[in-house]
Amino acid sequence: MNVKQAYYLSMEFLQGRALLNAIGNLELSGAYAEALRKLGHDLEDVARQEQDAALGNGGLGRLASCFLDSLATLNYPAWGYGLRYKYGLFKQLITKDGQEEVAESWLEMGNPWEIPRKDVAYPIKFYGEVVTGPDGRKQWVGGENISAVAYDVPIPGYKTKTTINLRLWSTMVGPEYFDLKAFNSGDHAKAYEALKRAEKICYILYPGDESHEGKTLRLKQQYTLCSASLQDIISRFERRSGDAPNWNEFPKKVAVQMNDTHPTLCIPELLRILMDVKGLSWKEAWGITQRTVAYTNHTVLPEALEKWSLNLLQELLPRHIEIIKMIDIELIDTIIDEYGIEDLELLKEKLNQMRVLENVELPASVLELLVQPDEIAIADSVEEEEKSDEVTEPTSENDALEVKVKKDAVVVKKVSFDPDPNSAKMVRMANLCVVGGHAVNGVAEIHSEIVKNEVFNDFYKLWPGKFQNKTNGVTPRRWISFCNPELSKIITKWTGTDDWVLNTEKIDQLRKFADNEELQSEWRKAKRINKEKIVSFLKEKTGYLVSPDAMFDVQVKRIHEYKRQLLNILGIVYRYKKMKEMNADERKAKFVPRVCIFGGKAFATYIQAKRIVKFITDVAATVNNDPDIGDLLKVVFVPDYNVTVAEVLIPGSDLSQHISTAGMEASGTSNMKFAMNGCIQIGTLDGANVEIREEVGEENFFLFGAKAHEISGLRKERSEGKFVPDPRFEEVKKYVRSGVFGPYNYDELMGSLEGNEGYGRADYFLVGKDFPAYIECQEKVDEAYRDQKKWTKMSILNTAGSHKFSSDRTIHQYASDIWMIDPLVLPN
Ligand code: B1H
Repeated sequence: MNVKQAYYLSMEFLQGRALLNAIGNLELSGAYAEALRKLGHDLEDVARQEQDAALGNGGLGRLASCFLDSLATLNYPAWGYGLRYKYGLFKQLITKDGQEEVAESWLEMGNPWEIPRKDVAYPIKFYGEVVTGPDGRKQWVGGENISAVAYDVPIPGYKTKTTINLRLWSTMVGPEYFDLKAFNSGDHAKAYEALKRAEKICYILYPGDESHEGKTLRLKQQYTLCSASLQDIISRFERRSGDAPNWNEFPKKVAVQMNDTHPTLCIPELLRILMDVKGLSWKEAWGITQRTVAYTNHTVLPEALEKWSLNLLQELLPRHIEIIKMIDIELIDTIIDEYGIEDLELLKEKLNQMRVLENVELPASVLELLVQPDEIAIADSVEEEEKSDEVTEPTSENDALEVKVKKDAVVVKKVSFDPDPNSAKMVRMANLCVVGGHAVNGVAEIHSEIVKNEVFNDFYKLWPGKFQNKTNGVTPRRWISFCNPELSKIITKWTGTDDWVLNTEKIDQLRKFADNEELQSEWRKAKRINKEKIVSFLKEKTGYLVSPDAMFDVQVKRIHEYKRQLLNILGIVYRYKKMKEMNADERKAKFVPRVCIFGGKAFATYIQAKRIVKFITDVAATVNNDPDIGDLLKVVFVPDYNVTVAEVLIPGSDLSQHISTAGMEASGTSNMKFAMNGCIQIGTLDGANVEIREEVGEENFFLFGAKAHEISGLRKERSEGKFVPDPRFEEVKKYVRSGVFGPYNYDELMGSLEGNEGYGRADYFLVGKDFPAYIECQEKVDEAYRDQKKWTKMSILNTAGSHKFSSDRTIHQYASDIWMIDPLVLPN
């Protein structure tokens, strides 16, 4: 059955634990627990022994894992490809100094979920040179040769026999490259050097979430993923097509999805194999490549948009850079066709913004086109007249002349196409993806609009049909069924079937019972059980004992300034200060008891993020030990937030915070998990929050803050010194600086929220601007929580309205709009 197959290429898969998910999907949980009991073991205890597979940083990696679950469940012919890092994301310790990182060696005890495939290995090359073979074909002769070996992780679907494959590559030196001569002559160090160099590639996951570090090792990782996966995909295609593969059929059998720009090298690698190895022409290979690959964008933060140094690429992948230059020329031609050569200033601007190569001279053939001989003649003749000072001869081959008629005089303006000698030559991976693929998608409606209208607007104008939206989703198996059995029982009872696990739209039927007292009482009981689990979890992990009677208010995600954990903790500080200004009775009357829970990792060198962690833990230490406050307010930083921790925290939360500066969070996916689990959100109109609010109803969502379209105006207002901060914001910063939270110097952190442009970052993320709206919105949250009937109704309506956010829906959309694949159930 030679059907079209989709391949999801991702540098990250954040799988978490596998056991409960696997037996759950296979509907074997009861039988498995029983079998274990007979052996004298308890399923929950056994499950707790499993290490999280944390081969990812956050949302992007977890999305890839949810997609695999949906692909298998929906019987799509699809595989995932990734890297088998020996060390996943670091383990986070919280000490008196804040965050500390420790390597997480998840494979130490072995990994029962993988099948080593020593029989599936491909050669990977780096460095070396490009030569022309006797047949005229280009050939890349590698300098460093390693081997990528497959490890297969089976991904079982839910209630289906379909099990798909996650193929992870590990690197080693192939036996042919092990320096046996050196070894035999006693030079063991030399012999092992190549071995270590090869193994190092898959040693560790880069822990940078939404930041880009142009390091050689990362580039080697990215290329290994692309090259090994494509060699594998191509050999499967050849095997299935018999003796003489028709390469034009390739896009009809293969869809490659690039999870962000990290696997961009797929594009030049596929071209290289098709041209240099299979002998296709540039034109044929380019068409096939474009029809095969597609790109998902996950961020518009400038620091996360990948660019690689041309020199580094040139050295590591000399043939690929030749191919990238050919793509760049192809694009330049398209840009010139689009904008013409009449307005050279405009053309220059477009070339500068859109080219794949940044700061690189234009090819001579293009310059020839731009510098027109007659125009130089006109310029020469003008020079003889009185306009001489405005006329400049082209000074280098990158200069061109623009001729405009202004009144009666001929004005000659020089347009230089010279690159800036002070800036490095770079390759823009996102531009390469947009040009090289047939589809580009954002991950939530608002994000896809920003992708079209701002970040890639020039490309959108060129190829509007390429741009799509695919709002993210999460798997209801892991994120409702398995992590929240209490809630699942209720959903099954009130919808009359457990079918909702596959057809989440059935959850919508809860809506009509939202006021039903029996449902409400069951709903609260389930939440209570989940909260009690959090209480014991927090006691075990942090030593803090919190009351399950309080509202559990949770913000868990990577620590980043744009996600604004700082807004949350400053809101808490404000609350604490107000509590301290009141007597016990006033306090009790005014505030609802809350447990404020934070979790998330900071990138090890992201100083500001680490300061925020330290600040939260300092506030926690002060507030939690203040006898005046007691159970009215507790602050807890949960160490080492990961998939398993999320599975405990999400079901037991009452309120969840998604409070990024509008326009900056591409989608968010935990917002979807919280909604499914009946948590009400406080959030900005950002990412998928916008769609969640639409689905659950605006009266069931606590909205505050500036809108995406207002942000640039607000930043401008700020830089012009026109922003007047709310006195409550000034008050709270002053309080922090007064030293109530210990001896740590908070000048830098508070200072970053001040000034116009000079000091720090002048509150780039607009914490000060949104602060008053945020604390006022939090007052409304307290008010709503006091009315438990109302709150429970809101909670039910959040679960009921969350069904759109199943990754099954997302995957169906990718399959039909981008990959053009159909489900296929294999016969028994
Ligand atoms: C997201 C990343 C990311 N966007 C670079 N971008 C990385 C970028 O290691 N790196 O270099 C790692 C990760 N991650 C997240 O993707 C978005 O911030 C979320 O809003 C979104 O929900 C998620 C999935 O689409």
